[in-house]
Amino acid sequence: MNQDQQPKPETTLAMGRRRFINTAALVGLGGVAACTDKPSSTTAPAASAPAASERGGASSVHLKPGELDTYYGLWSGGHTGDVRVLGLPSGREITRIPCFVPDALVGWGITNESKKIMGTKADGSLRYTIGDTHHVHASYKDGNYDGRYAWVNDKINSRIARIRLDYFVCDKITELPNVQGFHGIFPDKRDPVDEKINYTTRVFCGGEFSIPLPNAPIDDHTQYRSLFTCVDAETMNVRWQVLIDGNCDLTATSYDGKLAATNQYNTEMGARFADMMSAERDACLFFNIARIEAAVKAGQFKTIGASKVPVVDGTQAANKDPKTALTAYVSVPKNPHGVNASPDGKYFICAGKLSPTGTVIELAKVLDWFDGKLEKLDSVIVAEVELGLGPLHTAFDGRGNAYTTLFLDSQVVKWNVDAAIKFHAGDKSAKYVLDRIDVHYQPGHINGSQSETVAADGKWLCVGSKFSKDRFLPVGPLHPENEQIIDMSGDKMVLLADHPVRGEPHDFIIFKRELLSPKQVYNLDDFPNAVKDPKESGVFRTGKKVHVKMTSLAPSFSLTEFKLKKGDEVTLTLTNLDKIQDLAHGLAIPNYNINFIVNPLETASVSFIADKPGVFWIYCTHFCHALHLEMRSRMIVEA
Ligand code: RUQ
Ligand code: CUA
Ligand code: CA
Repeated sequence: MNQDQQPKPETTLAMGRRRFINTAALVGLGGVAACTDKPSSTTAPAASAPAASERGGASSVHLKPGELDTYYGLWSGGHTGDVRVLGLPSGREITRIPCFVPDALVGWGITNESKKIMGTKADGSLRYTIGDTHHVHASYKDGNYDGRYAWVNDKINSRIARIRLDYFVCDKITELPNVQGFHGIFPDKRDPVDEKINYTTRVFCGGEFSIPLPNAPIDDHTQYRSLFTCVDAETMNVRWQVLIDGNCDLTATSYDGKLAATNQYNTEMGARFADMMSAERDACLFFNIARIEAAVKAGQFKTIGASKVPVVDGTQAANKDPKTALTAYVSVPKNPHGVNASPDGKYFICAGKLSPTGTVIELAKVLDWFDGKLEKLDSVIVAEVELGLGPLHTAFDGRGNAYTTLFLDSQVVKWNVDAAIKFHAGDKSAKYVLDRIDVHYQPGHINGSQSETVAADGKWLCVGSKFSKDRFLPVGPLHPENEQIIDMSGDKMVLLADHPVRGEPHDFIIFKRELLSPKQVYNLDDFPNAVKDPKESGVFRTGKKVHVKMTSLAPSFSLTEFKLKKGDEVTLTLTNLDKIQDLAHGLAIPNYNINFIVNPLETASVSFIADKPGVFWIYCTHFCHALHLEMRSRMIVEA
């Protein structure tokens, strides 16, 4: 096709789409339609960004061949149900860690070991093969990441997956009972009572959709409720749940371990779109962790349906007296989204979404309220200031500034928290908005390097732009999303690079590479079923049950051929005896839907019925050696 005949993205489709989206969004979000003007009185003019070269700029995100990134990024994969590992500042995707969805590279959902983690039905098939991951967070010690674990949620089937950060693998998945639409997730940062426990022991999970408890076909939605869930970080068992009014959305935790919170956009408990937006204000709901744990210990709970998990009563009616309350419902503007903890440990910031505001809540005051020292709960709010249209999520630089995404404005706004508090207190000369930058387009999540830790370093800011429109070569109707990286180290934000990502990543965290020291070779002894010596290989038969034991050592499998009988119930175990890093082998069996890899000194197994007679060339699927193509084993299934 003649190039001139092709539509020019900027002038046709894309711009039209951008306008359409803004208009549609404003119409849909009735609450913000009234304030289409950008906040003026408090806004510093959006100065043009300094040239990238003035601050290292583009060259600092481009790594020369062989250079390593200085930060890890853990990105939730969204529909692909995995966690993606990026190197930053380059933005290169280094690997994906499958969790909720089968993965054809490593054989996740194919091997017995991964199926056991994912969960199977009685017939051995996977319970679920889809996922919807939104939020990734890692374990803490002394307020910083300690490199033990990361967790990610699956919104569709209310599951939480844990990732071991020594091997970058998912090792446990727990399904939350009586929860639908599990959305926000955040580990605690220390224990609220025990001084010695200065690390993560709990993960909090917000249930977004209200349902009958236990679930039953009840039409009257006023009977539906949501639960806030606590999962044990080590055992991954569900420790307790809190019955609440309204719903949960995002989750945040305080640095002292005493408080967790979730923003609520549906305090109306509406079952329909319009009902969920009918109230002028919703809430940021606080949980008093020590009190909840004490109530559970004292047996002050019920259970729901078949679940044995203790459920304490966190509804408003049951928590009127601050001195005994387990929960506190702080009123914040209409349909908020996102609640984030500032790295100085002082504040939670709730973004307004349908309100153009950011709300700053002082945590010391929340604790005062629980102690009966604060008369009005409303006074925990120390600022409620205009930021722009559609505020969603907030990141921090460790220098007192917050960076909030403005979905409708397609911008990130940088604002100073102390100045916002002054402005809110009446000092109208306090300029709290420091900078704005256009992003492309409709940003949702945002995070800075080390942002929600005591070590927030204010270097790199990444923005998850939900729409990429004209930023990449067109590839048909489904556009990638655009993860953008911004230099946040100076007064002005500088946009450095665009990266297309497959939908839909949602949230991510960025931390210094020194915080991790991943292992690159497994330990043979960690696998109880390891075939430790090629001499142990063979076909071991007990009636119809057959165990095939094999090892791999480049460039061969220990069995060059083996025979089965049609109808055999086969388990094949493969141990990779190669012990040097980066030497993985694959094992594929044609027509049997089997393909998985074994990393150095890893053992994995698969089970199948030998239901197809014939000759099947098992072959290595991971390029391992000059004789990789010759690395085969012949499986003969006799009729
Ligand atoms: S939510 S775009 Cu699933 Cu993380 Cu805010
Ligand atoms: Cu082993 Cu390729
Ligand atoms: Ca609402």
